[in-house]
Amino acid sequence: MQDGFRHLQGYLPHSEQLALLEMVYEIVLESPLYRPTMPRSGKPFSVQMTNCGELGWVSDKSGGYRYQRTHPQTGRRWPKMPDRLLALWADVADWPGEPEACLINQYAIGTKLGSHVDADEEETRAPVVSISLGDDAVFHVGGRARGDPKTRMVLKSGDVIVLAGEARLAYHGIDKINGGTSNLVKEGGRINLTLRRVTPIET
Ligand code: MD3
Ligand code: FE
Repeated sequence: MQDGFRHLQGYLPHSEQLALLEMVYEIVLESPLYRPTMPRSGKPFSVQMTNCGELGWVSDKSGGYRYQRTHPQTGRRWPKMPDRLLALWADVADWPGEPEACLINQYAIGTKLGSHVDADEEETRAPVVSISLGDDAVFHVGGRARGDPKTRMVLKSGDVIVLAGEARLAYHGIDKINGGTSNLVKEGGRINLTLRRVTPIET
């Protein structure tokens, strides 16, 4: 396992998980979930996404993976980063700058996210903070090379992961959503929030 990987199991109390879910529903009203497509092939993701914060991560066939200030379908700016996400980042990230992007991933049962490295941020030294809500996910994390050995673990509703140091550039992905394991999300499935610093802080 890579240095810099922290799994804070059961970090968020149920009341905070509910508040975060309500927050997500409000963001989605302003900034609807949509299905990104892969660079070049145009193959759709099975996961649906949206963002809040100054910058949002998007992908499509012609433009590829990138951060931008507007929703690709509505053309509007992303909703502002809620204070409770700024507070969570301040509590766990140990980084001298605020998160600029919160990517919201919605996993229906049967969806997955293939193994990848998060490298679209200019400031890859900053940590990524991940929040899991809803059904359990089978998650894998490996090393800096695609073929490195992988560790599998279950991410449960209320877990927070902090990826810093070496782990920040490790391959990882979501293999499976275990349906019926949480009552938080009424329709079932899982929602993951990832908080990221995209640009270096001004010095
Ligand atoms: C390990 N999301 O959005 S979050 C992603 O559950 C993404 O939705 C997954 O991978 C999800 O890019 C995993 C946990 C996570 C995030 C970033 C990482 C794990 C990571 C970066 C390096 C290593
Ligand atoms: Fe990732």
